[in-house]
Order: sequence, then structure tokens, then C-alpha cells
Amino acid sequence: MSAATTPAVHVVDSHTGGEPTRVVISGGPDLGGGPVAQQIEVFRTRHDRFRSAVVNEPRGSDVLVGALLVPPVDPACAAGVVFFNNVGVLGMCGHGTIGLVVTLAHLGRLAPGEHRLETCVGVVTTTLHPDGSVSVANVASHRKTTAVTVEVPGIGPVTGDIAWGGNWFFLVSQHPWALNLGQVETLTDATWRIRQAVNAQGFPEVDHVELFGPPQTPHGNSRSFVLCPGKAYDRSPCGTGTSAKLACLAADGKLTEGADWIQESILGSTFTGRFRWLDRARGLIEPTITGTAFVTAESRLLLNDADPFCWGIRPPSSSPTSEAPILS
Ligand code: PYC
Repeated sequence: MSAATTPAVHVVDSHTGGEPTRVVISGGPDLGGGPVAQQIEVFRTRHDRFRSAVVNEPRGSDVLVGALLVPPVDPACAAGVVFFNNVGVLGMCGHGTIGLVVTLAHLGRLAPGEHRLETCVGVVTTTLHPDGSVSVANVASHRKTTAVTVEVPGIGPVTGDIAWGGNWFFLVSQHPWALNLGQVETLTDATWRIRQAVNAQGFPEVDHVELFGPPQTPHGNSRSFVLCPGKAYDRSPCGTGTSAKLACLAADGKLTEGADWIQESILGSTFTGRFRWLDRARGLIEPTITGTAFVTAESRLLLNDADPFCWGIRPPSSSPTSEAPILS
């Protein structure tokens, strides 16, 4: 077999509450600098096969989220980051940010304390605590619309809120399903149908769906099931999803500023969320999510063009026509 045709890609893998993150430390494409929002466009339009090579099978899986380190334009930031998954790029990623901070600490690049990171939807402020846990003060979050009812084929009417927490969510509290790991297939099918109905009935921006139910751990406030854009479910409580939930709780007056909200994932792993008001009249909050991550592997990905699955196994429609070589 011929040798890998591009330099190896150095990655560090971690999981945050069960949800994996793969940070690309070196060997990724040069996106040309500038604001991360601009760099992510270059990544999306010219380097989609790199995205797929890193997170899709046979090197990755549908659930894996990638994080490419890029130079920040904001000098106050320690790094810029482009998040991506099995189907495209992500605005922000809470579990991924926690994984990234733990990864950089593992590499000796970050010490405990505050570190700002530039994402494509804004700057987030992270705090690496002495015990290894990480808090993320996320981008401004808000509820856009409350009590939207959509007609879902095979299910019937479903009512939820639409909220922004760094990604767009449809949040459903009234539903017939038990939120247990054994129900994952049913939950995935239901939330996928709900997402399609929400998109078709006037909200094309929504790409995550959250179901909420009673907590199942002694200290939890709520359990959730979160469906991600590429149809994988989040093993963590979803940092951006918890931010969207906090925005709804704040808007409804169900959680006071500064109080803890313990959000359980479908696995039972937890994030602790709280918020401060940025603009009460407009319903704008700054959510902070705290969780832990563990490094699971450090490796070099080898990309060999002779390998028919070098760039990942991906649907035909996801192949942009003008992809740049990695060292462009
Ligand atoms: O933690 O924000 C998050 C997230 C988004 C998609 C998967 N995890």
C-alpha cells in the first residue's frame, strides 16, 4: 500500500458526559485567518472532505463532534475553534468546548483559570477549575417563540418552544415518551419526525430537538433527550441545548438568576447550568454550563488518497465540487 499522501493529522479524543469530541491539534487545513465566522465558511465550502475524514466512519462515527483549532481574530482569545459533526458545521458546542479545554490542559497548553475562545457565533469564556471541571459562559441565548404547535405525521400535534443557545432548538416538555436509554430508537424516530415537521412548518433554522422529562438522579432537575442535526443523539445533556432550556426557564420565571439547574442526559450524566440576565426586557441571558470531560486517546490520523474511504463514508449529496487540498 502507498504511504499516506498528506501529513498525519494529530488529534486528541475526549468525552464529556459520554459525548465524544475529537480536537484537531495539527495537520488541519489553513482557513486563511480572519473572524472564525469567516473561517468556518472556508471550511464548509472548501474542506468538507476533511471534516468527513475526521469524524465519519471508518475513523469516526455519527456521534463524534470535531473541533478544529484555528487562529482567533480577537486577541483576547486563547484560540479559535470550528466545530463540526457527521453532516456539517456547528455554531457552538458546549460539550465540545468542555472537551477542548480539558484537551488543551492535557497537552499543557492551558492552566486552571479563565480562557476565552472564539467560535463562529461569538466569544465564549471558559473556566478550567482546579478540580478539572470546566465552566462555559456561553453566547447570549434567548427564546424566540413559545408554544409552537406542529402537526407531526404518525404522531399528531406536538407543542414546543424555539430557542437559541448557540444552536437552534425545538424544546418539548409535553410528550408521551419515557426518557430511558432503552427507548433510544423510538426517541430518535420521534424527534426526527418532529424536526422535519418544525422545519416544514416555518422554522427551517431548527436543527436540534430536545425532549424533557422528570429527573432520574437524586440532584437532577430534569432529564433530556437531544437529537443532533445528523440524527445522532447527544450522550451529554448538550451544552447549547441546556443554554436554550435556561433561556426558556428564565423567560417563564421558573428559574431565578444565579440558581443552579442540573440537567441530566439520557445516560444520566449531568451539566450544571445557571444564567445571568443580559437584557431582561428582550429575554436575553448569558448561560453558564459546568461539566467534566476525560481524554480518551491521542492519535495521528493517516489520510491516504488510495484508500476508497480515505475521506469518510458519507452520503453522495454531501460532496462539494471544489474541495481544496489540505495544504492549500
Ligand atoms: O453540547 O452543545 C452541545 C452539543 C451540540 C451538539 C452536540 N453537543
